[in-house]
Amino acid sequence: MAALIVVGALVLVLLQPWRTAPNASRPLLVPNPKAMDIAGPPVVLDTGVTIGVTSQTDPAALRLLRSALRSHSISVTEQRGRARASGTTILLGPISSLRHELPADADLSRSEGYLLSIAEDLIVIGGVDGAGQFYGVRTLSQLLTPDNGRLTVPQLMITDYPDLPVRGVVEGFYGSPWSQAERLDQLDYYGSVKLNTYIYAPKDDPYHRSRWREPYPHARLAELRQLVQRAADNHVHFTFALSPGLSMCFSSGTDRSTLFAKLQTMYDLGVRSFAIALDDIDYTRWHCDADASRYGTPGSGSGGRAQAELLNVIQRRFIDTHPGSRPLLTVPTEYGSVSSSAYKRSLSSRLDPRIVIMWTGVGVIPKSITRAAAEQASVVWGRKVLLWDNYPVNDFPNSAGRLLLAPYARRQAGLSASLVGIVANPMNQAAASKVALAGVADYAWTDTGYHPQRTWRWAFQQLAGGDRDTTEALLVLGDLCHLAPTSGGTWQPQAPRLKALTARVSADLDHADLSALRGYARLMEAGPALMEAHVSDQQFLSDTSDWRKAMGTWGRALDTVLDAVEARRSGQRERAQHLADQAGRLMSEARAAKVTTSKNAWSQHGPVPVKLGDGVLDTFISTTRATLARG
Ligand code: LTM
Repeated sequence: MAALIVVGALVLVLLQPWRTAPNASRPLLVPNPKAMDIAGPPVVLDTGVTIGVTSQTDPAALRLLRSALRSHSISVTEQRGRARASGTTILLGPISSLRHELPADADLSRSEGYLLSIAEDLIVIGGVDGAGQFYGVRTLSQLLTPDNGRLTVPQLMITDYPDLPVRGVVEGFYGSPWSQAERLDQLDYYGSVKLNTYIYAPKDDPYHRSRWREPYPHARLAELRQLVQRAADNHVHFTFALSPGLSMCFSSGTDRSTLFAKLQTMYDLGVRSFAIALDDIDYTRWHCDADASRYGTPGSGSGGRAQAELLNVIQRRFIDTHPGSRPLLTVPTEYGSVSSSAYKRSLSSRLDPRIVIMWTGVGVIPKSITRAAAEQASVVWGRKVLLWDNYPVNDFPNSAGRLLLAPYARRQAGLSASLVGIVANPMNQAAASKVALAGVADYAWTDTGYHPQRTWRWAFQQLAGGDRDTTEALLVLGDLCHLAPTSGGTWQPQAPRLKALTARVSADLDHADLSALRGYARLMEAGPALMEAHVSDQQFLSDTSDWRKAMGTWGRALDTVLDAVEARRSGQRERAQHLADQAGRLMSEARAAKVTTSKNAWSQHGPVPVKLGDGVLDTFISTTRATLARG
């Protein structure tokens, strides 16, 4: 009997291989998977791996898998079918064709979802669809860990899918549009964090907005074609937006044909997702007499009617007649409120229910997005809305001189109840935007249990290539560029960590422990060189160069004022004064730093001071100097 119980227990253990092994820790992944069960200690991958594919294996997922393995010097052989090879085998395909290789109770049908099972010698990646396969490979590649010349991967089972169907970025800011190199890099980044949407809508691309009727020159079309391809390689929907509202005659057959021709050119390039941007236009005037005759006196109600008619025509005559086209997106003219209005009633009551409406949250650059506000937006627009999230965009006057490096935060858990998705409007500085976009990706994938600080640290760790000191220095830079402005105030505070450290020291200048603040100052000083040495993202280095340089100078000012405090503590009054003066000179030098690039709308009127830790760093150095001067 006892033997039977032992055998029974053994069978139970063997039949439940996905139990969490004691001491096995959960790896940090972004986006955070829905369910992860650690099954045992990491296994070592063979230096040669066989990939088993089917006719439905996603080509982009397969390319990614090959390149992830090869980047770790693993050689790859491919074979058709599910047969196990000797050594490590990875099976990649739809869940439906891999059922026998997956645990019996593993199942999933959510779009873009995947199952990833890793056991000794056999890794199975099953996707609900092509994107799911791609994301399964992404997760596997995040789990590959070099360890003493070997490549290890934890034994586990992951069941994963996104909460929000639309996750991504709208390049929708004023100022210099991103370069081709920046956009290509962004699309790769989106694929790496499972963002699936990129909306091309740069306000200052004339062919998108002010001269929307004109066709793109050939060279620009070639660039767009390359972007469309790169987006597809990353399972990102490249969405072409046109913004005709500054000059369009809504009722004109000629203007409508011009608009269709422009969309057709994009369709021919491979674009399958389209948007019409009607933000920042004036619906209280028409651009032709024909609109006055057709829609009446210009105003919010007639403006809504004209826009609805145009959008419905695009839906019927273009989207519905072009195979593979995704739902039409639009951002309306009233995008930053949830109150009912003549415009909203007029537009939403007429608009084809399939057309997706974007909304920015209350106040355009909102202090937070609550479930109640999102629900109200869905009620007023008569459908779930797509959040056009104006963070970390830095094109408006209050953001002058700023990089917005605070985490993506204050989005209430559970917004997927009222939103179809989130597209973030980023900074003119594309690579620096990745810090916030990591948070967007994480939140949009799993909108409950998102931890802004966790993802923020992860984003900096990635930039630092895992180097600890560089990660710490980047976190300091993030703290010093933490202020997130609204158009009339602030929604994330400046330098919260530095503020806490300086408050402790200021409270008792003669006795407080200086070491933590000293450590912060030293990271400021060492940061620029550490980042040069360890951050391989050259675009990030270039985006942040003015702020990194200023950080070094401010760091010396802070360190020197702390030297002055110590001199005073040891009774060296003259030396204390001398050091305080030196700190003052360094502070003046740091304050004089200007933003040298002219990417942002605010830099077009002349050089703007670099904003760094303002209101915290300068205040601490000034007040400390004043105390020292009093003796
Ligand atoms: O937010 C929307 C829909 N439109 C504009 C954006 O183009 C601009 O980048 C942001 C931030 O200034 N504000 C807007 O109103």
